[in-house]
Amino acid sequence: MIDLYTWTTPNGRKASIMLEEVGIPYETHAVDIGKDEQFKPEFLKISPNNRIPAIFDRDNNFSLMESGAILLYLGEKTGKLLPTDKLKRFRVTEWLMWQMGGIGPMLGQVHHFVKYNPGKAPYAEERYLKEAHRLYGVLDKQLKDHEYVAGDYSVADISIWPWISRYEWQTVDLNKYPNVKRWYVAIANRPAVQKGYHVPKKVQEIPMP
Ligand SMILES: N[C@@H](CCC(=O)N[C@@H](CS)C(=O)NCC(=O)O)C(=O)O
Repeated sequence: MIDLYTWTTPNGRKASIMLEEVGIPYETHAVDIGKDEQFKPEFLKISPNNRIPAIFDRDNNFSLMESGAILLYLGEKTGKLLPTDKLKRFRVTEWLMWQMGGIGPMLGQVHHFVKYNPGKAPYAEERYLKEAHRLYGVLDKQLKDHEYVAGDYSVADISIWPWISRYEWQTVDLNKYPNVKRWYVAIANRPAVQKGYHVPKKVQEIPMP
C-alpha cells in the first residue's frame, strides 16, 4: 500500500497515472498547494522540498519526493514500465531526465509567464516559449521513428505526457507537431491515464486536440 501526496498538476499526475498503470493499491492525500498545505510540518517530513508529489510506502516505511524518483521506484518495485535490460533502462532514464531537466522546468516557466502573467515580462515569455517549441520539436522528431519515447511505453512517457496535456496553456498548436499529437492521443486513451489524471479530484476533462 502506497500513500500518495499530490495535487492536480502535471508533476502530481505523473505519480497517480503510474500508480494506476502498475495497479498497486494506494491512498490519496490531497495537498492543496494553493492553500500552502505543502508547508505543513507533517508533509515536510516526507517531502523536505515542500513540493508534490511524494509517496510513503507502507510495506517498508520508505518515503520519497521528486516525481522522477517516484516513477523509478514504482517501476522497480513492480517490475513494470521500466526495462530490466541495462541499455534499454538507460534509454528510458535518458528521456526521463530530459523531462525532469527540460520539459518540466521550461514549460513550468511558460505557464508562469505566458498563462498567468502575460505582458509583464516580454523577454521571459519569448525565451520560454522559444524553448518550449524547441523541446516540442525534439519530442516530435523522436516520436517520428518511435511509437513511444524510449522503446515500449514506459515511465519516460508517463513523465512527459502530463506536461503536454497543458498544450493549451502553452499556446502550442499540437497540429504543428503531428507525431506528438499521435502519441498524446494514444496515451490519453489509456484507461489508467483517464483514471490517474483525475487524482486527487476532477477539475476538467483531459484536453483533446
Ligand atoms: N522536481 C519536482 C517538482 C515538483 C513541483 O514543482 N511541484 C509543484 C506542483 S507541480 C509544487 O508542489 N509546487 C508547490 C510550491 O511551489 O510551493 C518533481 O518533479 O517532483
